Formats: sequence, C-alpha cells, structure tokens
Amino acid sequence: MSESATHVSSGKVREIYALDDDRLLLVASDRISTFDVVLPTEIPDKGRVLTGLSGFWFAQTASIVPNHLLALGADGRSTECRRLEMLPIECVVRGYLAGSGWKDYGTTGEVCGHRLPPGLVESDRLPEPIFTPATKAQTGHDENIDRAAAVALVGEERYDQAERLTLELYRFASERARERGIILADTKLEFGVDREGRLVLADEAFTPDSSRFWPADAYEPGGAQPSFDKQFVRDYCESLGWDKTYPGPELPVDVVDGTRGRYVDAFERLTGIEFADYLARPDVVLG
Ligand code: Q0Z
Repeated sequence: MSESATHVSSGKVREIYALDDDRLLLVASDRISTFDVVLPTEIPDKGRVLTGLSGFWFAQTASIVPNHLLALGADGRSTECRRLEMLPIECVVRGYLAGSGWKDYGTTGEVCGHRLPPGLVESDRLPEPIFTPATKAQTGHDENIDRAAAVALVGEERYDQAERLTLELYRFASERARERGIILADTKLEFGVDREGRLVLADEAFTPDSSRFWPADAYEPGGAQPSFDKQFVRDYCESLGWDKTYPGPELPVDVVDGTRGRYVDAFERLTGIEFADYLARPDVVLG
C-alpha cells in the first residue's frame, strides 16, 4: 500500500483499512475457505480474480445503481472505495433453490416469506428470482428474514429500493453469466447510504465468494451442484474424511493449480478479458 492506512476490520479472507474519513481500502487475500474453515494453503491470484470481477461488475452496472468504487489498486487485489453507512441487511437474491433456501423450503415450503410451488427439487430453477434478505451475523451464520423483519431494520422505502435494485442487478449479471456458460444460482449484495442519502452498491459484486457459480454444462437439478470454483477443494477435503473443524488440511499442488485455473477461467469467461491483461493493467476491467 502506498498510503498509510489503519486496519479497521477483517473478514475471513479480506481486510479493510481506513485511508481517511471518507475512503476505505478493501484488500482481497488469496485465502480460501471451505465448509466455513479457512485453509492453511492459499490459491495464488484468487484475491486478484475477485477484485477484478467486482470492479468489472461495478463498471457494468453503474447505469443501474451508483457504487462505492473509486479506484483499483495497481496490485490488482485492492479496491479504494467510498466509506458508506452500510444497511444492516444482506441483500440476497435467489434464482435457484440451494443452500439455506433449499433447507427452508423443505421445512416450511417458503423462503423468507415467499411461498414456492410444491414439488421443487434441490437446485431447481425458481419460477422467478426472489429477494431473500438476511441479517448480518457478527459470528456464525446469517439468518434469513422476511419482509417485515427487514423493514423493521431499514425502513419500508429503503427495503423496497434495495429489493428492486437487487433483482435488477441479478437479472443483468445472471443473463451475462448464462451466455458464458455459468449459472449464477444466487448472490449476496450489500448496499450503503452516502452523505446525500443515496443508496450505493458496496462491498463485492458477483464474485464466486458472494455468489453460487455453477458450470451450466453440468447442471442437473435433483441434488447439490458442483461449485464452479471450489469443487476440487471440496472433493479433496471430503476424500480425506476431515471433520470440517479447524484446522483444515493443506492442499496438494494439483488441487491448488486446478482451483486457480477455475478462478481464472471464471474471470475470463465473465469479463471476456484475458487475466494476464488484468494483471498488467487492472483498470482494463473498468471499460
Ligand atoms: C464492508 C467486509 C472486507 C471484512 C464494512 N464502502 C464501504 N463503506 C463502509 N463499510 C464497508 C464498505 Cl465496503 C464495509 N464490509 C464487509 C469487507 C472485510 C468485512 F473486505 N464491512
């Protein structure tokens, strides 16, 4: 980092630094988590792939909603952004039935108050994408909430605005991804409010860490789908009989290389830009 910065927060695989009162620096590491555990082995360039993808989507969606991005770092893994007042909900949209959505459907026939048709199977495509907000858990898992609970947290006007924008952004990104052989099954977006009271898209956007990416050519509803990016890691971890508690296993070099290849492939398919060009000049993703 060229500027002095104060560390303000850590995610499992990312860090936030304050540049000044108005600006933050988000830094994406090469760490990878599986089954909620960060592994001791890194995936080279993973942080760059995720940073480049977010930058790409922020640029592509700027006519739909303003975003927090100010600049990409020359290292390709850092994002200088506007500091916002973040909404206290995760804005999740689901086009397919997976994860906690599939679980909730099995228990109640509903997801976040959306009653779904009977007889759906795991990974089925939904009749239409649904907005399924969640609370932001400080530790443990986010909790799916219905409209009333989310309105109690952010107010009705903000809720309706966030829902409309989340659905519109998902439609835009999922169509582009599908044309390039990737199903964007669901995604989590985060919004903040700027000093003028405008809703602004923040954090990361349509990365494999904030979304479920499925290879379209292997799509087969009726069970869990292979993950576009992490499947080699999951399969390897399952093969060990690891109990999925800390610490996780070291990854062998073929699993690391194969997984890096999947991240780079996702980047190149979705952006249409060669990853080497991104490394040479990160701003290429901004168009
Ligand atoms: C994002 C997170 C990360 C840990 C806060 N533009 C913004 N303004 C204010 N706050 C945030 C942002 Cl993006 C903000 N997070 C999520 C990101 C590491 C947690 F890189 N937390």
